[in-house]
Amino acid sequence: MKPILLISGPNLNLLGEREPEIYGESTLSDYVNLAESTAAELGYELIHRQYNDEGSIVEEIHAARSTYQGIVINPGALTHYGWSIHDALAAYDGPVVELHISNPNAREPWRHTSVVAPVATGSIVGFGGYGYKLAVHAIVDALK
Ligand code: CA2
Repeated sequence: MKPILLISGPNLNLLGEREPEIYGESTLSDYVNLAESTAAELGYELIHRQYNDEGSIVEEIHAARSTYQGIVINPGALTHYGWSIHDALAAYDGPVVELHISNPNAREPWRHTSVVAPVATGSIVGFGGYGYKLAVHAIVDALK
């Protein structure tokens, strides 16, 4: 059975070091561990990749077409203007869950647009680290 892919975008590797009032004190590793253990409980393997550049995320999504059965993606700030990620996800044939730790719709106006949402199966926003658990449940349900 092919694994689920979790993609983290730019600056998410800094979680836990800065802006704890917005993103909490947990690190990206904490969130990835939660996603991995949730997937394992449901009988799935989850692989995580983090990139700080848009091109690498596009390459990963291209490769995912033959390698992974679903994608959970937190594209970071690229959510709001990364049209090449939009196009790559549009060409991916499995379910896609857009995930955000914060609720971008309750923040600055430039964060209210997501170019990923129109090509996602659905979006999970604003639930902090718990969103990683919710996102894995959502993708597994979409795979059934
Ligand atoms: O809420 C989310 O998950 C976001 O995707 C996080 C992005 C932000 O640009 C999106 O609008 C919403 C930011 C990623 C983490 O950025 C940090 C910057 C400094 C210190 C710690 C994290």
